[in-house]
Amino acid sequence: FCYNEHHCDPYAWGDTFPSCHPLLEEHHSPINLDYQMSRNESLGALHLEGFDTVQTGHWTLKNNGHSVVLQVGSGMSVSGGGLPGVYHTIQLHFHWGSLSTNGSEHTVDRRRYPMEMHIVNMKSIHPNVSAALEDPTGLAVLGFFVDVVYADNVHLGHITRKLSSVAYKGWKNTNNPTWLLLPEHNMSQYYRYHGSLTTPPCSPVVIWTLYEVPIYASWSQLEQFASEMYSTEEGEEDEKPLHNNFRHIHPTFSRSVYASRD
Ligand code: GRE
Ligand code: ZN
Repeated sequence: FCYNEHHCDPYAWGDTFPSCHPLLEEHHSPINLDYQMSRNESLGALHLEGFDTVQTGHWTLKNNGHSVVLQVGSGMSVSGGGLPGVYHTIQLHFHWGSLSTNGSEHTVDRRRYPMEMHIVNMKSIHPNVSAALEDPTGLAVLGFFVDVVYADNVHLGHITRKLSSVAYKGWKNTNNPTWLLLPEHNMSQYYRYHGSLTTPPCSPVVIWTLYEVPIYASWSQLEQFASEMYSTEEGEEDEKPLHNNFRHIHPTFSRSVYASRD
């Protein structure tokens, strides 16, 4: 699948992946988030386990041709905040724009942020992701908007420093980075709704948590994502940039979108 070319862009995903078809499925992501249209409900803060300690080893940064993915080892999980169970963290990845466009997937009051980070967690009762994709609440994804400021984000720097080592599709870097995953961050305000993967197969199995307060990156860090990455393999004749990897906005239909502010 692809984002920016004819015949394989997000509007055509449904031809190959039935669940991506907009008319057949009412649980698509992303959506526009609108505080006025949301239902206030105190769901409580999520409990993040293993995110605050320095992680050593078992990290693999990878370019899969659609995003930069950081696969994580065991030891990190998410629970609480109204989630039906404990979810183990499996990977995080990013969606971004180009040098002149913003690239978050969800929008807030129609505003698109420069970038969006997804931390993907799988319900711990499942042996693997394919089993989780059969469960309507099989995945819980934490979404963080990324806004641009003057200073580098030192935490994100652990990833941006390694982007050039995963410039082409299929490239991996398994250099055991040691770093703190998230900066100290206000995580008490978030949106919650039931939606889908934003990439094929678009399975409608995701409990989404979108934090209202963004994290930050410098312009040069965002620029590295937009300009250093390729969606093609090394040596391919038709070299293509990896950018604008976000799906279009979908209707909310009859779904409830909750705003939790504790
Ligand atoms: C993605 O590929 O972008 C993705 C996943 C899993 C959950 C949400 C999501 O792979 O956006
Ligand atoms: Zn994503």
